[in-house]
Amino acid sequence: MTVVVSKEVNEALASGAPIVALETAVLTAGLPRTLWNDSFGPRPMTISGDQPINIALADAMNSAVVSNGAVPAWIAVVDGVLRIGLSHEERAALSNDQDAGKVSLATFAQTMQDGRSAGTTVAATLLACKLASEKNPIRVFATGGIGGIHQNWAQRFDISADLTALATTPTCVVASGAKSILDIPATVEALETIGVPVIGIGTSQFPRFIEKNAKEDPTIYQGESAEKVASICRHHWEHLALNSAVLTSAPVPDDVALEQGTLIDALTKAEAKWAALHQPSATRTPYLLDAMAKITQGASLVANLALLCNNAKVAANISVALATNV
Ligand code: PSU
Ligand code: MN
Repeated sequence: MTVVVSKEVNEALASGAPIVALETAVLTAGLPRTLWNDSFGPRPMTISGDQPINIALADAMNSAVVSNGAVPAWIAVVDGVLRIGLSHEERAALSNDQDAGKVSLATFAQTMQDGRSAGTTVAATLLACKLASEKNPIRVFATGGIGGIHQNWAQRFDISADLTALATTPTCVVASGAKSILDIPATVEALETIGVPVIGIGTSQFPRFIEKNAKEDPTIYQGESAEKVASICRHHWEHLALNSAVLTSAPVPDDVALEQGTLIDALTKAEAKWAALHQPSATRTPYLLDAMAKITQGASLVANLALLCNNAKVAANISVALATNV
């Protein structure tokens, strides 16, 4: 078998219970694999201090989904098998696996063929949502930020396969906008081009990931509640028979949001350092995230963890609304 759905997720699919898919590239490539240390400032209450940060975050997101009434479906490739639904022990093993990188659409087949393990990007996780059940795909998915159009794309073409998957998968993705290292206005334009509705929850601006919004940031439709987002999803998929994703955008919680513009200088310096290393492009995001955490003395990490947990909660609320109001 190359696709294995856990018993818990299978039962939820069969009974129509609310399910939230969760990606694992954030565990293998997006967060430190170390214990919390003092240079990151005070430890958030939701993150336990006796496990590596990536494993503790996964537990916190898992609890946010469960306590808001949905079944978590962690997605990963483990020893060449696409797994839908991972236990705490399985998440921890993946998070500790130094050889596990991230897998997207273009690298999925080769990762399976080689029997390797990898965390799934938004694109690969969306594929898993579709593969979970032909008739009844997983309809809601929580992540931090989607991939999109990279800065300087006119000089160096780099567009995430996340956009390809969003264009072709009828799942509601809950994110705090796109990764902060992207060209945000270009990414929002591209979402319009591929026909993906972008709905704000508690905001009418496309979130800036871990930063507060600026006046000039793109305006989006404000959805207000999980029920309203669920209703938009139903119009999109059922009444209009569209097959693309709905992107729900929840801003980073206010108390930990970084001031707008904090990251620009840090990013420019980190980008230059990364470019001088001549490493494969898959190493770019983890390198830049690590550099940002160091430069902001942990504030970027605290904000990243907070938005991930908040998105898991928002996604659970939407999946419950989708499952109840039929
Ligand atoms: N946002 C982050 N860090 C990440 C990612 C998003 O702050 O590591 C991951 C997500 O899994 C996203 C992926 O789907 O990066 C996109 O990668 P690429 O640009 O290589 O397609
Ligand atoms: Mn890329």
